[in-house]
Amino acid sequence: MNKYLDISPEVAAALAEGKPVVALESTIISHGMPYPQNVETALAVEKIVRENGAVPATIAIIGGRLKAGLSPEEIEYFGKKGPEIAKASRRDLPVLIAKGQDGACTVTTTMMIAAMAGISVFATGGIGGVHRGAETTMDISADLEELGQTPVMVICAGAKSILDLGLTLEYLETKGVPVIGYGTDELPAFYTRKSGFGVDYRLDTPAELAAAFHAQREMGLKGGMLVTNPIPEEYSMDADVINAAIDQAVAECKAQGIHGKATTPFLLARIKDITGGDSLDSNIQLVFNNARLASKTACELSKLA
Ligand code: PSU
Ligand code: MN
Repeated sequence: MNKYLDISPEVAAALAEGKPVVALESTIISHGMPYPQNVETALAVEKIVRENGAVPATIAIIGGRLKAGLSPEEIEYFGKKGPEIAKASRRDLPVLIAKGQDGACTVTTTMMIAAMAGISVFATGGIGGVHRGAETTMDISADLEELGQTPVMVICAGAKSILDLGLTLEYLETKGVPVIGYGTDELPAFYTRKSGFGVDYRLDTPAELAAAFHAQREMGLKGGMLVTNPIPEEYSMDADVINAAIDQAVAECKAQGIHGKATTPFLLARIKDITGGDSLDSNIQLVFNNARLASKTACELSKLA
């Protein structure tokens, strides 16, 4: 076992018995939503995972330890500290661990720690990708590289159009990552169910998702699988409203010279402010929706192992 990793007793017991486990990220808690909605959402997501037959494993770095499975107190700690906690991508792990610091796990580091712990299914909101203007800034999220190399199924609501969705799909194709639409042929755009871009495959049941991931795993193929699950119709946003907010946020980001790891948190926070909190409600609901699908898929996968 990895000497830097602590698996909570509940998660360790579930893994030892081959029971379904769903990984959850912590950047969404500390950087993706304001307190106290972040803590309420994180705890509600864990409850949804349990109600759907799986064990939740929220993943974070606390005091230099890689944690798979947080207590409610640890989730509260993360939510209260918020953006004071370092956003931890792959490149941040060595120094954070050596210094015994805390880190909020992005999709990248959640995939890494899930894989170390033996967890195959991970539910989140949105992934990072190729940013608009990346042809000059080269701002491409490490999430895409991780999807290309780490064997975890990531269930998200597609990608926000803060990204260049077309280039994000091209990058995933190059890295050999299957992009699946759950019940859809079209890539969902996080707040809306449609983006105008096609996915690689449409699958319609958790059993089909599990079978595809199982085949990938049994062949020993490198890399993950991206499942894109459209936001439920009743919570989806008006495309014109959200796209105008995103365009404004992207323009402000550029004007203020924000770059590097600050870009995505800046854009997420501005979109929430510009839409007066409406986007936060949608964001919470789509995470719940992804947690349900991930739990059902983890249950199917545990029958195949
Ligand atoms: N996109 C969202 N919500 C999020 C993130 C991205 O719609 O919360 C977070 C995730 O943790 C993701 C990270 O892994 O931002 C990507 O950051 P960057 O673009 O700096 O790689
Ligand atoms: Mn970046």
